[in-house]
Amino acid sequence: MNDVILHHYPPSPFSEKVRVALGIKQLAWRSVEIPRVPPKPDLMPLTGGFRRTPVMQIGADIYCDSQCILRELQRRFPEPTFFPGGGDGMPWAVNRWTDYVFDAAAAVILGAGADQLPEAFAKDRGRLYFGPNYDFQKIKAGVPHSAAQLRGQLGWLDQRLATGRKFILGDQPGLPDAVAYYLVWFVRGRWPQGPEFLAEFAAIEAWEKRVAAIGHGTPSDMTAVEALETAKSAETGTPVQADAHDTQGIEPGMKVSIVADVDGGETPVSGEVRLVARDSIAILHSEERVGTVCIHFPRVGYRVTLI
Ligand SMILES: N[C@@H](CCC(=O)N[C@@H](CS)C(=O)NCC(=O)O)C(=O)O
Repeated sequence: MNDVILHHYPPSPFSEKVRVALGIKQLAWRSVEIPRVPPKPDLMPLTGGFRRTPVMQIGADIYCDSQCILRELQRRFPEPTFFPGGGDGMPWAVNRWTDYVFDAAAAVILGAGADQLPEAFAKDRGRLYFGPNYDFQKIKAGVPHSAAQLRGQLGWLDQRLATGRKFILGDQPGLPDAVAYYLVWFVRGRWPQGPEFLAEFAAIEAWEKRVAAIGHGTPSDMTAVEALETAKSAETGTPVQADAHDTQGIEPGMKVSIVADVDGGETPVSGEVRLVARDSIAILHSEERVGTVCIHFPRVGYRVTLI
């Protein structure tokens, strides 16, 4: 069973990035809805403790982080390409940039809504996005500043689109569209002032409609238990792979732990290295409910530690 399974929830912005990417690839995929805040008891056996959203599963291979998910989608399903016109390379940098802009968008949206956030959500996202000393009243007071950061950077996107291109790279949608669209989707949908704020950007608004029209491919629901069973009955398709140039000297068979390189209070995931490369690392991890799964992470943005 090599279905693409996406573990996500509808209001998740990073999931929207991936859903649009699945739309660009015109894929049929299975949709597992996961909780918006921990605990996530039916996801943790697959991810070894990684708690962010979204996560992609293909059989016994688990892909954590949208960067890793998008790379794997392009590898497995090269056409329609994420890089129309041969533009590989730079779109990954655009992805890092828009994920950075997300921090400003989150500060605006969570700051503006600070007094209405459900307690468990506020506690969880406060620690995850703003560090151990988060203070929602300060984030709220900082909304005008955060909105200035957001506005300036969305202005760059608007300038690019105002050159007359239908999509960021040209006439066909590509990776930059998915990784920029989710920001605008988040700002419009979750900040009461979002529509007014975005009205300044005519080229973004016209492009937004074109990206929304791409859709999400063809999802069909799957239960979390079915997804766990799928992993258990499959074996990883990931080959053992070394990288002679690895700067940390990491080799297949070594035990490592991996965690996002930000102060989000997240649990590192540990296991035995299966594949090591410049852009990704994959480890084997065993749990009773899923057997052995191969969990993939990006290298950029993640800290790998030998244990
Ligand atoms: N770098 C990650 C960031 C993902 C992220 O922060 N996702 C948010 C939801 S959109 C999240 O995990 N929130 C906490 C949760 O869902 O438990 C990626 O690109 O996938």
